[in-house]
Amino acid sequence: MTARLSESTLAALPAEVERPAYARRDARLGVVHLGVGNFHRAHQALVFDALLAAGDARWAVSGVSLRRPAMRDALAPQDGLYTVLVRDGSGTRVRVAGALRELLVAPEAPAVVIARLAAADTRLVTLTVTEKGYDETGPSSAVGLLVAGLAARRAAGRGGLSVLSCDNLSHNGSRLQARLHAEAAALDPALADWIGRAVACPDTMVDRIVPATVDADREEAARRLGVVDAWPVAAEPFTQWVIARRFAGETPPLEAAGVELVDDVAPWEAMKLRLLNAAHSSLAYLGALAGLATVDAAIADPHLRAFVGRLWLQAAATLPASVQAQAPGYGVRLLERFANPALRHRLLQIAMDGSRKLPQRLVATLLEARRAGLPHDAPLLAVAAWMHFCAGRDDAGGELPLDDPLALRLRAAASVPGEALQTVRAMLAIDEVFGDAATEPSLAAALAAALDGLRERGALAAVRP
Ligand code: CS2
Repeated sequence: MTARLSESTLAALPAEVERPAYARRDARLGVVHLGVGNFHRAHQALVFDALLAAGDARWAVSGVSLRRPAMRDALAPQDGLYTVLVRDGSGTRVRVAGALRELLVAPEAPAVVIARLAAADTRLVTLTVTEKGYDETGPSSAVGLLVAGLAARRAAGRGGLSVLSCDNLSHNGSRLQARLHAEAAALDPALADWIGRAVACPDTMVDRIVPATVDADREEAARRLGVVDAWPVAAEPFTQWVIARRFAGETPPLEAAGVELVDDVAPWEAMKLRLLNAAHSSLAYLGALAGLATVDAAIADPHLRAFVGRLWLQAAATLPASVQAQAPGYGVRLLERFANPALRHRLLQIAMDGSRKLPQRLVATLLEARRAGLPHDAPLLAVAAWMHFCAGRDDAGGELPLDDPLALRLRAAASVPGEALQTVRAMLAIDEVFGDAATEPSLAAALAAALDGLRERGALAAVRP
């Protein structure tokens, strides 16, 4: 099979395949997305696809890759079309999404990206640049491009913009706003003032489990479409996007496509980070140490499942009062989502970049529960499991990869010879992860006891209370 998914093969797709029911060529580029990867394609892009399908032509997306040309190279020959394979235990729903109308590669053509950010039709910018993306600087970093694009907007006399961070960080919008302000102020204080007035960065909470694409997904897409899609994306059925109602200028009609606009995202974000993402990271490190490969395999283990239940109880006690009552129901839904047998969500994908994920997922809960005198053995063990994982060996002696911006420092600290306490002290000294927790009384000793348990008994035994 060589025919490719594209505008010209769209009409001939099998009837069961959902596809854009609107004239794509009439859609105008109203959104610039920085960091066009699988998560964007299975989440925000589908919201814009729904707006376009409802007849509002303002919301086509210009997708920008910040590093490599791979996404553009895969999707440009397909006119930006790609397949979303929505999987649950009972089967796969196949949908071709049409919102992505332009694909740009920032390092190849930063001026084109800047012009797109400054264009009159551009009304919204969205970002999925991962946790570490907010610290990066330079002309093709997200913050660098945004500041240059906003400067061009201002110079052209255009209005401001809403910029939506869609990464799993606490207060993602305020953080982004602070970074934009700092970078702009270093260039031109008047630009920083203008950004402060004209640009809104509402906090957002995004949720959908979207594994990395594997060859089996390409094969399934080809089988179901009858044409080749070089880069389909698989996802679970569940999807959620909650945004603070704080836009620059007109509020976009996102609610029409299922987005929830709220006054304060913080409780939603805390619940998601401390329940979903915390459990994901815990399963990633404990499960990988135990030699397991995927989330569904890990949650099927009775000891890990019981551990996750304990983690949720302990984390829920640290959540804002307004969402505490929702935590048990949220946990029940999560267990179903994690058990989805069709996703094959790899633990090592989640294990990546732990130094940027742990603070908001596990360390905050651990410290708050400790300081309040509440039970916290579960987040404590999860943090110790991450420390053990960083040493690079699973419980059977097999090698574990460490994919993290701080990999060298983490590996060195996790491999400090001697007692567990020495290792824990070296790890706690990593400021980016632990901040002032290093001085927390008796925390090092408690973590060392947990690490000893993991070293001596292995992950599956150590999780038993
Ligand atoms: C995962 C998230 O890879 C990870 O760190 O925990 O990508 C998770 O799947 C999403 O946040 C779910 O919305």
